[in-house]
Amino acid sequence: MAKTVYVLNGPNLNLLGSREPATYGHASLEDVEQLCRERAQRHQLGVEFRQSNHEGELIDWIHEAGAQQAAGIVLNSGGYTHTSVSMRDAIAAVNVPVIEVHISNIFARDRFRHHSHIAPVAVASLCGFGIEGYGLAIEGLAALIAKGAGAKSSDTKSSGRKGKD
Ligand code: DHK
Repeated sequence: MAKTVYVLNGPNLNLLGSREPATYGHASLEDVEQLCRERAQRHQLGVEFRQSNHEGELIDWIHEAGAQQAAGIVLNSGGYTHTSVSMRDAIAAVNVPVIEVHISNIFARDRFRHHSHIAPVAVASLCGFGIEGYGLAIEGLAALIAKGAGAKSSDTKSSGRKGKD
């Protein structure tokens, strides 16, 4: 059975293409989904692609990815990145590697976007590559999976990274 990567998108990402195109570009969420499916296929990975404007639904999907023993999660949590302790806790609660993705360079934007609650519990974070960041995240996950580091490694756990924010 093909390993599955969950690609989870948070609030307002359903509006990609029409939303602040100078910041987020002209590609739609459907374009992002297509990119993810193509990239995942190269690595024989399946994709579960979802978007929600609701924090609890995103958290339920993180739990689901854990229960399904997903190979990884590519997560653009949108504005919840900067506010949601509960999303951070959900990620810490499941044994699934998370790659954090942002279309824009959050560090070149408003100060309140410089902090991510997700980064300390993610395996890696990417921002500023436009929607190609999703493709890069899938490539990175595929490389981790190929070297057998799919589940969160004890390295990540023992580094204390998860506790320091
Ligand atoms: C998307 C959002 O919706 C913002 O709230 C984040 C992120 C940045 C992105 O660049 O993909 O601050």
